[in-house]
Amino acid sequence: MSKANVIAVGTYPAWDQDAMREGYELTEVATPDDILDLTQEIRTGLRALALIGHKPLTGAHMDALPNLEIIANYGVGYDAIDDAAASARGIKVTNTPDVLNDDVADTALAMMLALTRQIPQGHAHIQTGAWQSGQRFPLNRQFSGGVAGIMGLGRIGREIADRLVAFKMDIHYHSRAPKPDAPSNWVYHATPESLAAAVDWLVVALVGGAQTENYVSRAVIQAMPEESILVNISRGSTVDEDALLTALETGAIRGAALDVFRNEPNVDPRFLKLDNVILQPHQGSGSVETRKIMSALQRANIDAQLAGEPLVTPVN
Ligand code: 8YV
Repeated sequence: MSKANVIAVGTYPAWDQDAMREGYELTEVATPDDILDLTQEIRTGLRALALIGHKPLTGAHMDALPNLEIIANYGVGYDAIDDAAASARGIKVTNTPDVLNDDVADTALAMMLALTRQIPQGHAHIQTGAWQSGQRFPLNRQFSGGVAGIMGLGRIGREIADRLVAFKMDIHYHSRAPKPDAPSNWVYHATPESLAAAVDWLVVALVGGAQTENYVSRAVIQAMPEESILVNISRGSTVDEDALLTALETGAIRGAALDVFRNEPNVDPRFLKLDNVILQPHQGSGSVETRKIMSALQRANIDAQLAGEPLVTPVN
């Protein structure tokens, strides 16, 4: 049987390239816009699109692929894909939920611990010879205890909250509605401002996309107590970044732990001048183990579509 024509958009690890080259008649491009430069013959033959990365995939890109049946996203967040445009064209969209929950939650905890206990600075203190030459490492701040507020108690938010319980934190959260399966001693807040005002940690675990654009608004950031810290492992678009930067620069809040930014990877240079932040290059799901499972799920969705079988993790 001949292989189906599939396009891989974005930069994939070698093991994914190998698997896709083996399984499909593969066209590879770096960005969605590169689709528009392909010949009409190639574009017309393509039945499935495997997307990695966060560059927007729009209706105009879909229009260039008249026989496209499926867009399989490598990631749980599919805000880069215009899913309404896909649905309008009868194109299926899939994502990779659940398999990355542990990694993303671990990354949130790692950043929180690193920020309060000054782990990168401690490492530098030895690497630069400061400790060996008799300089004391400054005292830092306790991590365990206090109040954690989870903004968006979905699958990843829940994993973070469960971990923070082990660190003796009280859990507060804000979601569209109270979660029936949340422990009864977790405190629900009906508004993001109310949550922000009540916590030591504001952990953003919202989905991305238009509905959460600037959800952590200037008003939410201004509601945060002076000693509190903002953590974001979701999408840069969920936070008013200028308001956050101002709060960090003026000491209106204690700090921020960020794995995601607006305009990634072009991080606002104002962040680089701050010493009350820990910044990570959107690596929340970035372990070898999890990325292999994510890409296998991406291909399982493509394979199901090509075989006329039900999709594993559809979103539209
Ligand atoms: C990315 C992510 O998919 O799952 C998500 O929503 O943001 C990440 O896991 C990954 O960085 C590949 O771009």
